[in-house]
Amino acid sequence: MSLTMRADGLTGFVTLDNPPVNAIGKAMRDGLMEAVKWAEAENFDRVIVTGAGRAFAAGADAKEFDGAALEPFLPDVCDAIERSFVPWIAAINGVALGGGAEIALACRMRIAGPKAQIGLPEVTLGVIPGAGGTQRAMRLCGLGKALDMIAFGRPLRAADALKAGLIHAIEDDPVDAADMVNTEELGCVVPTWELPPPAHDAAAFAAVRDALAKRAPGQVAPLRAVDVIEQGLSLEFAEAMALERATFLELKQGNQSRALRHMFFAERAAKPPKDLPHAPELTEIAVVGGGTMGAGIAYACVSLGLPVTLLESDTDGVERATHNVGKLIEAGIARGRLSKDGAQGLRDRLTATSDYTKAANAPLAIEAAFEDMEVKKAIFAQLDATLPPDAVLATNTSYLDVDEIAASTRDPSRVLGLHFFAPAHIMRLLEIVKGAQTSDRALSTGYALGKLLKKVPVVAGVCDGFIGNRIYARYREASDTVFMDGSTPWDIDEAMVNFGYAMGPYEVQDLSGLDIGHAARRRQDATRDPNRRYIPIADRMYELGKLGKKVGAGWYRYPGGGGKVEDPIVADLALEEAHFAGIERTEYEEHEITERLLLAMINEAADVLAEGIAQSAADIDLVTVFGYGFPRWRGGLMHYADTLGVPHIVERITALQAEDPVAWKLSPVLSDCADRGLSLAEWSPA
Ligand code: T1G
Repeated sequence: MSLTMRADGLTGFVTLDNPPVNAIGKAMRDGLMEAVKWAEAENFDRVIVTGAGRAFAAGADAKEFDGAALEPFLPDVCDAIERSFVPWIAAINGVALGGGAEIALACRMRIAGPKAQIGLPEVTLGVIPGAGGTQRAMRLCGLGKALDMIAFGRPLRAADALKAGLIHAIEDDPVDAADMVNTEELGCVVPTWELPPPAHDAAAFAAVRDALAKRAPGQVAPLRAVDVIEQGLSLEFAEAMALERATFLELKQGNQSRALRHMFFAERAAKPPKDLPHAPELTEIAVVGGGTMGAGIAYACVSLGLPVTLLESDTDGVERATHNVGKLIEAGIARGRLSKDGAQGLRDRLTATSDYTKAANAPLAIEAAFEDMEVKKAIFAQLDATLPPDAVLATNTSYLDVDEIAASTRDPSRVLGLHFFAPAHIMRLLEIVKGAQTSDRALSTGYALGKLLKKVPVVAGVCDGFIGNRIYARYREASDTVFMDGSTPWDIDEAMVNFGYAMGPYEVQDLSGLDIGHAARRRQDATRDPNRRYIPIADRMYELGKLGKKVGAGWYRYPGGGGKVEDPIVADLALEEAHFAGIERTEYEEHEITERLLLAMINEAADVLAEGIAQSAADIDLVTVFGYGFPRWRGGLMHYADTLGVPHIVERITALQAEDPVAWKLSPVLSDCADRGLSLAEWSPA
C-alpha cells in the first residue's frame, strides 16, 4: 500500500512510505483513497499526512508513465482529500514535488519543516501538473508565482513558500504542529478549490511566454502549462481540472516527455557498478597544472571542502595558478555564490606550489597540464615517485593515449583518465577513461570524485577523443563538408540552434578557439585515412589568424560593441576551396543540414558502441547532453536516433553513400540493429 495509517484519538495519521522518495504509484493512490474513507468512518477531526524518510513525496511515479494511467487517478485522489468533511493537514517534512505538492495543495492546511521544498517541476519531465497543480497553486500564491513555479519547474524553499502563501507555517516538527492546530481554526480554512482564481494579467502571460521563448526554445510542456493556467482563469474549477488532465495525458505520450524521462533515469543510473570495491577516502587531492582546466578542477574541489595541492613547474607557474583560481573565487563572490568568509575558506584549502612533496599523502592526483605526451609523461614520473604507491593517478587529457601515459609509470593499474569539460566547475559531465590496465580501485576512485563534485560520470574506453570528442569530430567534419559544398557557417549554426542546441558548431568553435581544432587536425595528420575527404577551410582560417572570439574574428566577426556578425570573407573561403577542388556547390535546405550533421554523429556513435568505447547508448546520451549541448528534451543523440528509427537512419545513410562512400560508411551496429529489429537502446553485441 506504500503508506501507513495510525489513529490517535481524533487524529488520523497517514505516512507516505515508498522509499527512497515516496514516489506516488497506484498502490499509494489506492492507499490514499482508502485513508479518506477510513478517516470519515472514524469521524476524525483531522488527518495529518506526512512522508517517511527525507521526502514528503517526489511526485507521481514516473516509471508508470510509459503505461496507461491506472485508477484511481491522482486528481481524483486530491479531490477526495479536498472535499472530505474531515480536513487534511499536510505536514511537509521534506521535498513535496509534482503530485506530492498537489496532494499538499488539496489539503486544508500545509505546515512545513524548515528544510522542506514545495514545487511543481513537471515540465522538467515534459509534462504539466496533472492533479490540480495548475489550478490550486495560483489560488494560493497568485498568478506570477504560480507561473514562475510551473513554467520553469522551480521549487520553493519553505521560507519562500510561506511568503508566497503556499503554506501556512514553518515548524521544526510539522507533524506535531499539525496536531496542535486549533480545530475551529482548521474548520475555518476554505478548501483551495473554492478560492477565487487570480485576475487575468496579460503582461504576466506575455512576460512568461517571452522568457520561455528565450530559455526553453522548442520545448512544448512549459508553453502548454501557461496556456492551461490562462484558460483556467475563465473556466469552472472542474472544467479547468479536466483541461489540465487532458493536456497532461497528451504530453505524457509525446516524444519530449519520453526523452526527458529517459534523461531523468539515465542520469540517475550513472552510478558505479555495484561490484566495484570501495574507493579510498578522498581526504585531499593533487592537481597538476593551474591553467584553465587545472584551476577549474581545483576550484571545484576546494568549493566542496576538499583540500587541494595545485602543482606547477616553477614560481611563475605557481603565481599563474593562484591567480587563475583567485579569479574563479572572485567571480563566485561577484555572483553572490560565495561570501567573503566562504572565499577565505576556499583559499585556505588551496596550496599552490612547485614542490611535489607537498602532495606526498594525496590518494588521488589529476594531471591537467599542456596536451603534450612528453610533458605528461614527465609529470606522471614525478607523481609516481612522490605520491603513495596506492595513490590513483589521473590525466585530464582530452584525447591523448591514456595507456601510453600509464605505461610510463611503475604501476599502470592505478592510472585512468578523468576528462572534465570546460568550465570544469560548471560542466556536469565527467568522462572516466578506463585504460587497458586500469584497476577497479582506480575506477572506483574516479566515481567517488565524480560523486563528490556532483558530476554525471560516464565510463569511456581509450581511443582518439574517447566518446564525446570522437563524435564531436564527425559533427565538425560534417559541418565543414556542408559549408564547403554550398552552405554557410551561419546557416549551419541557425539550423542546429533551431534543432535545439544553444549554439551552432561554428559559434562554439569561435568561443573555444580555432587553434585547438587546428592542433587536433595536425595531430591526426599521421593517422588520417588518405581516402577520407579533407576540408581545408578551417586550416585557411587558422593561416589567416581568424582564431575566434579571443582575437575578435573567427567564423564570425566580433565588433567591439558586442554581438557577432557574419563575415563574407569566410563565406568566400568556401567558394575558393570548392573551386580549387572542382566542386559544384549546391543550396542546402535547413533540414538537409540538420540531417547530415546528426546522421554523421549517430553513425560514429554507433561505432563507439560497436568498439565498446561506450558501454551503452544511454551513456552516449549523457555525454552528448551534459558535455556537448545536445538538447535534453530530445533525450540525447541515441535516444533521438531511436525516435527517427534505425531503418530510416540506415536508408538515409545508404543514400548519402552515393556522395561519399568513405564518410558515410555505415556502422556495423546500425546494420546489425536493422537486421535484428533492435533499437540502439536495445543493442548489445550478438
Ligand atoms: N518517479 C519515480 N522515481 C523517482 C521519482 C519519480 N517522480 N523521483 C525520484 N525517483 C527515484 C530516482 O530515480 C532514484 O532512483 C531515487 O528515486 C532517488 O532519486 C501528476 C505528473 C526528489 C529531488 O519531477 O527531482 O508528479 O536511482 O537520485 O538526488 O502532476 O529525485 O535510486 O533507483 O534523484 O536526493 C514530478 C523528480 C513527477 C521530481 C531527490 N516530480 N525527482 O533527489 O535523489 S511528475 C519530479 C527529483 C508528477 C503529477 C505529475 C529528485 C528528488 P534510483 P535521486 P536526490
